[in-house]
Formats: sequence, structure tokens, C-alpha cells
Amino acid sequence: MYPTNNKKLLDWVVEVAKLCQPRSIYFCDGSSEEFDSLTRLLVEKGTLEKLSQNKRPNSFLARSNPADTARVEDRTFVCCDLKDHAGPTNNWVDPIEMKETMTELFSSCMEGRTLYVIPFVMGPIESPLARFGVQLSDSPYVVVNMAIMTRMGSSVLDALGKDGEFTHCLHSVGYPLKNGKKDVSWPCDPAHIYVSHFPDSDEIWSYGSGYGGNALLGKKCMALRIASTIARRQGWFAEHMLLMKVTSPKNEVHYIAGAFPSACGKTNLAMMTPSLPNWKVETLGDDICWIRVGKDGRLYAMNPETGLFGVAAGTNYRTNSNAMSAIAHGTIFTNTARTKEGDVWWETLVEQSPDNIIDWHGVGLEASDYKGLTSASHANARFTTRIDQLPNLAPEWDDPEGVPLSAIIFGGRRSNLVPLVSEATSWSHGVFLGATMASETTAAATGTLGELRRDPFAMLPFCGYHIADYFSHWLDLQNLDGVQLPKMFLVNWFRKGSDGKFLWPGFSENIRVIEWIVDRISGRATGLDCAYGLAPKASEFNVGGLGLDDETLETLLAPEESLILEEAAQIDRYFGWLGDRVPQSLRDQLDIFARKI
Ligand code: SAT
Ligand code: MN
Repeated sequence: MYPTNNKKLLDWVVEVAKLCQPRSIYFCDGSSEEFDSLTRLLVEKGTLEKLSQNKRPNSFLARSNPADTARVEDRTFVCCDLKDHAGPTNNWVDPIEMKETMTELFSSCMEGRTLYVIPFVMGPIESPLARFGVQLSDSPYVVVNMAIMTRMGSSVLDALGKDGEFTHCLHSVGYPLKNGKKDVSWPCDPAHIYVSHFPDSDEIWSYGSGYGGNALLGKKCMALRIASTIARRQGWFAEHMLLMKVTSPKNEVHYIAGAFPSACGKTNLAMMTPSLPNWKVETLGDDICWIRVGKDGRLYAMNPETGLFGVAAGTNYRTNSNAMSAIAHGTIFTNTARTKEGDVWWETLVEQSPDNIIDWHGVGLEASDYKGLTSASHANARFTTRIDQLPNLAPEWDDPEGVPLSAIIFGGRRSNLVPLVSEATSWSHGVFLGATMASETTAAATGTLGELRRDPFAMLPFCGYHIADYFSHWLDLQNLDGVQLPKMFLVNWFRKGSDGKFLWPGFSENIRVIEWIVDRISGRATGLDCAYGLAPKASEFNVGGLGLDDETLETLLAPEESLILEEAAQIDRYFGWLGDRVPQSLRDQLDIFARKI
């Protein structure tokens, strides 16, 4: 009677049903009829509101519980056998203890609800890198989001067959409808959130949250934290990187992956509209890359997702017109404001400034109330939409083999010190640049570094094992026979002048940085030696038409030497905190950096 004969899956569903006591069990088939009937159900329950068919066709708005609006890093756990394997950047709890705690929470937690069985695959099903997962969840909101973000449904069960292996992903919002308790529009249990990973048994258990990466377990939980541990064992890489295709006016094609911490413009870069004529940027992915060494020795990258789960704030026609086109229809919005006419709205959608809006709490505001406020939509309001709605999607985005990388770029938000772009002088130096990248949490005062969050490879909250071992995994690549490694670059769009204003226009003008990167790949540019590697010579960097004066350009292209010793001391303390597993070659790179003044 069930649409699978996979014994492990059936046994597990029975076991979970016994524990969680759902009213019914439903196997998702991934069809559009299923999607429509679940969104209808969610509208009835008040979780979703249908937006105006005229203004935003086939789209919905969800408002979450105000206590459940984002990933919670301090409730995220890596429960491997030994604490030392999780390392200092992860919250570790003994797996047996965590399972005891969570089993109590899961006990009868789905009463009165449907248990949805969500079979999914990360990556094209026929890809050598594809990995199967099954999420058991009591949230229909999760089902419709997983239907957008992953390849989900019957075809996955078919491919799994009788004895296919999969990551076991268990999820509950933690709001049982016991003793006649009424449902609410966004059920959750924010006081008891746990997002737990068991890498040794390939399991994820998540309780209490219905939001984003806490609840859509294919994304950060499986495709990054669990996959990173598997990748390390098997010799590949699960990375928090965008993936883009760049075509130059000379018709050179390059695929570039990029790691950026949050709030550094990663999505906008992935979907950039170049300002320079005859350059073309196409998107393959905005968040996650799985990378392996191909038969020819090059690194091949693949986006394992099928959707975009993007931040609404800051997205508009000026910053990202491709994303705006993608979300013009068929999109689920969560925690944005909306207009009285039934369209979505957020503060930076300046082109459309409605007279009155309904904020993300569902409260109506007059223009005089909300103009000037920055809270009508939540700062982490999101859109979930299919990646193939992007007008600039690269056709090879779902090539099962992936695409060969010419470059990997790292970037953070640094108002001083770090130049606009520089190229690593060796593989070890590139790994050093990635391992020490950082973003400002508090703006720097002039002459100091300010408050920095080190976010190595933008993997700080996503690496499922000891981050120092992760550095070694990257370093080891250079020792592989016949490997042809991409070049590595560090970029920084956020340098400020003494007046506190950004020196670089960013957005579509970032194509100029890409142009220099392409010139380096093809050997046309030579660059200048600096503390961060090779930076562009002013004469080989295209600023035509920008109106940048020579002095500003000079400042942008060079490191701020007076801050290098302070940075080196900070990195030294950081390595000290990470412990003695930090590879010696990275400590050597730090010495070289500190001496390069
Ligand atoms: O909620 S997600 O984890 O998917 C996005 C993010 O917080 O980075
Ligand atoms: Mn991300």
C-alpha cells in the first residue's frame, strides 16, 4: 500500500510514526497537483495567504511566529562520537545523550497532524555526486518549500529502489494537537529548538522550528553539514559557494565559484547584470556547490539545489533584476510586508512605495507610520522560488557532471585593510586567504579593524567537522597526481573612505573585478605583489566611465599597510583558538603575511 519497497525507509517510517503518533501518513509524489492541494490546505490553515493573481501570479505569503524567523546557530549541534572531531566551531553533544533528549521531545509530538514522507535528491539524480535523503516532517509548509528547493517525489523513491541508502532527516515543528488543542497559523516550539546532526549515522533530527535552514533539511543540514563530513571521507567538497558562468567579449567562458559570508552580496554577484558591454554572466547556483576532481584533473562544481531561498531585503531592480524577474510569479514569500492590493513589499523596493501596507506581523500601517521604519518586512524575510525562473540561468546548471572551475573567489565585508581584489600566489596561500576571511559585525573606526567574525570559507556554521581538518582537506588537493587547480582570489566590495562612504560602486560594476580575474586566468594581466598576493596594477584595471579618481583607485587596489600587524595578531589568536590541528603551512602563510609590510 506504500509507494516504495525500500525496507529501511518503511521500517523507519513505522518507527517514527510509533514515536511521534501522527494522525496519518502521506508519501509525497512531487506532482503539481500535490503542490496545489497543499498550498490550498495551507491557505485554509492561515499559514499562507494567496497574493494577488494579477500582481504576483501563483504566489503566496507566509508569516512566521515572531520567535521563529531564522536559523539558530546556538541551537545547532554536531553530534559525532568525539567532541574533538566536531572542533571548536561547532556545538557538540554526545549523540546518545542528544537522542535521549530529543526522543522525549519527539514523543507524541505529531498528534493530530499528518506525517509527510518527503523523498528528495540533492543534485541531478543521475549525477555521480547526487545524494538521496528522506525527510519525515509534520509541516506542509516544509513540503511545498522542499518541492521548490530540491528534486522531490516519486521518481526519487523509484531511484532509491529496494535497498538504496539515504540520509534520514526527521523534523517536527513541535506543536502536537493534543486534547483538543487548536492549531495556529505557524506552529512551532521556539523554546525547545534543536537542529542536530549525527554524521556517524547519516541522520538529522530537527525539532521546534518551521523556518528555513532549521526545517528544510536538504539545504544547510544535509547538503553542507552532513555532506561535508562525507565529502571529506570520500575526497570531494561540499561548499557554501555560489556558482556562475562568465563569458567575456572574446567569448572566453569561465565558471567561477564564490564563498561569501551572509550579507556580503553573494546572491547579487551570482545573478549580476554586468555594466560592461559584451560581458555575460549566467547563474548556476546561489548558495551551495558540491565539487569533485574530474577525470581530467580539473575541479568540477555542481549546484545540488533546484531553488533559491533568498533574502528579500536589499533585492530590487537596481541590485538584482534577475532575481526580481524570478520572483515575479510562482514564489512563496515568508515574512515580507504586503500591500493592500495583495502584492509583497519590503523597504528597499523603493521603486514601488505604496500608500499603506500590512507588515510582517499582519498589522496594517499607513504610509506615515512605515516610511522611514525598517521593520515592515523582517530583515530575514525570504523568497522561495525555482531556479529555472531566473532569466539568466546557465543551461548547463543541471549538468550531472558539473562544470569545470577556472577560479574560486572569497570575500568578506571589510571597510579597511583588504584590497578590492587580489590573487593567491599559491594553493596554500589561497587556502590561507579562505581560512582567514572575515566580515565586520561592527563597523571599524578609522585606524582599527573593528569587530570581526572570522568565517573560514563562509563555512563557519556549516562545516560538520573540525574546521582545522577542513583546511587540511583543501590543502591536500595540491598533492593529488595530475590535478589542475583553479586560481583563487580574495575580493572586498566594502572598502570605505575617511568620510565613511563606500569607495567602490559594487553590484553591476563588479564585472570589472571579474574582468581582471579573467585577464589573470588568461595571462593578460601581470599584477603587483602585495600582502594579499597579486593585486591589479592601476593601469591594467578597467575603470573607464566610472569617474573614480586616481587616489581612490590606488586606495582600493592596495592593502592598508598600517593595519597588517593588527590583522596578523588577530589571525594568530584565531589559529590559537582553533588549536594545534591548524596545518603548519597555514601558520607559515601567516608569518609571510606579517612580514610583507
Ligand atoms: O535559513 S537558511 O539556513 O536556509 C539561510 C541562511 O540562514 O543562511
Ligand atoms: Mn547560505
